[in-house]
Amino acid sequence: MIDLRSDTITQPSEEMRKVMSEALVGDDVYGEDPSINELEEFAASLFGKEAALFVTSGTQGNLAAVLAHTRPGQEIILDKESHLFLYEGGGASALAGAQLRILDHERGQMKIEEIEASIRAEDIHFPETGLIWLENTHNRSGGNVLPLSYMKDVYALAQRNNIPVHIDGARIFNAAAASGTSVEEIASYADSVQFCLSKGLGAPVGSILVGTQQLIDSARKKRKMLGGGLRQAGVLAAPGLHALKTNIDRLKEDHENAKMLAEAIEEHTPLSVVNTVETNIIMADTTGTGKNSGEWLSVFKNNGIQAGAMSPTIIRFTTHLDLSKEDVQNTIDLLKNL
Ligand code: TLP
Repeated sequence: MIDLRSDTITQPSEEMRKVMSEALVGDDVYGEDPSINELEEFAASLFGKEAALFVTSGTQGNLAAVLAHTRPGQEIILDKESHLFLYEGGGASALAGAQLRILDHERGQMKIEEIEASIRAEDIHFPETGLIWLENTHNRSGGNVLPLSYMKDVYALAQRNNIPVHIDGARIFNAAAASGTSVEEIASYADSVQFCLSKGLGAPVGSILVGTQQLIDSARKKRKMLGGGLRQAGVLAAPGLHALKTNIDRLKEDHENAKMLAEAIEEHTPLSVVNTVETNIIMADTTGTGKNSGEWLSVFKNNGIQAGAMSPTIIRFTTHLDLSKEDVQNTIDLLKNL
């Protein structure tokens, strides 16, 4: 079975398992896990930020960021298809008491004027705007990269209004690889970034939140509150560090594979690819094919390919570390014979 449901499905390599079994560990709630400390220091320096925090998942990292940046009743400006809004169980509202001010977007970009118009003025009736939220790459638009110039404009607007900016950078290394820039440069237009070790980078567990020392100290406390204070978790941090040191440069292969697959989907199936494939995600529309997403997923599965439904009409295919060039060729052959 060729599994294209997500880049989260990768298996830790032999080398990663070896690194895990040999990891030095200690109690991280006491700040004594050498592997976690090394990972956090490495991540902070990679992103040009003061400090970093290892968290169990992207969802936990995003929620810890919301809790550290905002007070209950404050508003977060974000796009209406952001992962935080759609797929994180309403945690920002349920657990952080944040009100979400969702805006339209195009390829992950909310209009600067609309962000500006949504920032709350001082008025006894209004909630305060506590945070501006960006997602890079933008999952629902098909892994689109936010242009640096856009990020710069949003950050300038935020700074003029004294509002922090957070990037949900679950796939920020894909953004950096596709745009030929560094994560440090992207992160320079935000106060905090959450990125995932367990997506394109291929680690089995974990995400990292980076930001100022003050923000990370606060997020560490919030993570404890969320039940994320881990003990000898160096066994989980070590493969993350290994992933950061070995799996960044190869992400462009995932992007090339996604482009090849997108062409094959266009050519050999009635589905139409609706995103510009910039990174590792392909979105294909089933409209007018006589079958909906669920029915197409069954057809694909019966032919050895797994993909994911993003809506009743849109199917997502995601390339990743465990998909070799040979697998791509096999997938194309399977598509030809559907
Ligand atoms: N995304 C998953 C699913 O939840 C949809 C996927 O397969 O793409 N931010 C972004 C932009 C994400 O895409 C995800 C996961 C998260 C945050 C949450 O990360 P985890 O799954 O580690 O909590």
